[in-house]
Amino acid sequence: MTDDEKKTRKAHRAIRPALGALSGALAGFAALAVAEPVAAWVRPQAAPVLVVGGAAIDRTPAAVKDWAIREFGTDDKLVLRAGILAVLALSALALGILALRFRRSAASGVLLFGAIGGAAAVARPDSAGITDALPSAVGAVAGAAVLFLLAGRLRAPAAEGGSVPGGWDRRGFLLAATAAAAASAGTGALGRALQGAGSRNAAASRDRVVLPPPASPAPAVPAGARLRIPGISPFTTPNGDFYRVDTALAVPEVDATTWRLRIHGEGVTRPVTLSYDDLLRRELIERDITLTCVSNEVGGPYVGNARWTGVRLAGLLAECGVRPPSRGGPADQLVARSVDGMTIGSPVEDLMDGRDALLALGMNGRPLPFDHGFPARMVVPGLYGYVSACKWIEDLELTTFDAYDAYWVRRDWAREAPVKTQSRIDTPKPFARPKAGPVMVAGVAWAQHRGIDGVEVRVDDGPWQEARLAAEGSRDTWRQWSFAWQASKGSHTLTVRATDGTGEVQPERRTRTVPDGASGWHSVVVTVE
Ligand SMILES: Nc1nc2c(c(=O)[nH]1)N[C@H]1C(S)=C(S)[C@@H](COP(=O)(O)O)O[C@H]1N2
Ligand SMILES: [Mo]
Repeated sequence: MTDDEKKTRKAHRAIRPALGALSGALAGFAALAVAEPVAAWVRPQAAPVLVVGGAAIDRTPAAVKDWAIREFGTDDKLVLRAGILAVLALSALALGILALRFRRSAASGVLLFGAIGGAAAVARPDSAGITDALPSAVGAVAGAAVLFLLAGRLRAPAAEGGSVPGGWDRRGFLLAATAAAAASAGTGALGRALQGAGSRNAAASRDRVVLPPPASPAPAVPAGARLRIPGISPFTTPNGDFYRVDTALAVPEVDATTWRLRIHGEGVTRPVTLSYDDLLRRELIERDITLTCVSNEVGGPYVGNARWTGVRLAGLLAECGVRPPSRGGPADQLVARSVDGMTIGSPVEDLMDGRDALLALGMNGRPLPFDHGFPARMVVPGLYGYVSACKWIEDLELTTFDAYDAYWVRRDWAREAPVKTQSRIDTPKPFARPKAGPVMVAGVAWAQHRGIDGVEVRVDDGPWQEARLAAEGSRDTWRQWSFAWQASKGSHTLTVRATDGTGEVQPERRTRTVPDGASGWHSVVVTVE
């Protein structure tokens, strides 16, 4: 062996692990890319990263979910997706290096990942069955093939007549790697394009919607309900600013023209299946209703107030023959099911007790945004979202609380969860440094369906002082308040508490969000300069 050949061999030995890792990365890329068109054909929601992410979300303990929401807010899903991709990437690199010595085992390793993805897909609550395993399975086969092939190039002896010192087929590897990368990129792009067609149909169906004027418009919001104070939450939360909490890694994009809602179950003497147009043809009502998440910490952001347009649920249920338990009906729970397999159970009694429980189609004058449940969702004044506000709804089943536990109930949250009285200081912000003198303290308070009758503010350990209440929208909306504070220099703690429409004062005792919502007073510390 000449010195030159020795050098080349040494160099090759040094870069071999890198080439192995590269092969693994290309195999992983090929697997995910090939899964895309298969998912477009089978079901976009069955794509490997989505099903594995969904499985992770379903298995996350309530405490960890709470932590993730606290740390990452609505970005928690981005973080999860990035985490899954990172794990897959590291595994792919490791399998690639392994393939240098154990080509078959490494390729089998890729197949194992496919099996895990396929199993996760079939186990999803919205799974369409065994076909959901196809994107992961076919992708894994492609990935395994790419890895087997590339690893082969890495140790293949020089081609006949080729002048490749060091015993590997450099040109062959380069060609194969480039071809694999190009084919994967093309296949992935094709898959994405095919999936885009579904999204476009859904978007077009939403664009075509014209919400008819409601038979019962929302009562006018009194002028005095909207305080003009910088930093206060506006009385009506614009759709783009409305909080979003759900388990959907990819927002379901439902085509309203093919969508149906089924109502059935115990005590339903006349089951029905309704189309979107059927709902639009019904008598619509419009109401301002504040929606709150049970995961909202004291002072947290997961609350918003919107003008909802929809069909009154009580009427719809009554037409199907449903009677509330107090009038002898056999079902005490209504389980709403969404297209993504979420289940949300609400007390039938509450839905039919005269409150404006809605099957909502519109939000602030627009068809529901996809993020907020298009084509239809529920909104029930006085109940936390997880026991009332099912988005992307497709099925309503009458049953009993004894017979069925909905999604969150199986994860340690309470069966029934009326909204707790809460108040929040929107301004000043924590750690603000206002100037001494008059400082406007303001915020919102909510106790849906009971209403807010009083708000008090306390400075440090001083006496509770009445805040000025804005006019009330309704018992189902939050209420703005303000307090003109004569601020003196130094560090101060501002605390707020509300009194609901039953005369009950918001309790001081802090509780966690699990199992039925946080309680306690909101405080903000500021330094007056
Ligand atoms: N399909 C579906 N509906 C859902 C959820 C979900 O995860 N999936 N989350 C519920 C919860 S916990 C809340 S608080 C509200 C939030 O509604 P928003 O995202 O429109 O604010 O939706 C409810 N409806
Ligand atoms: Mo929630």
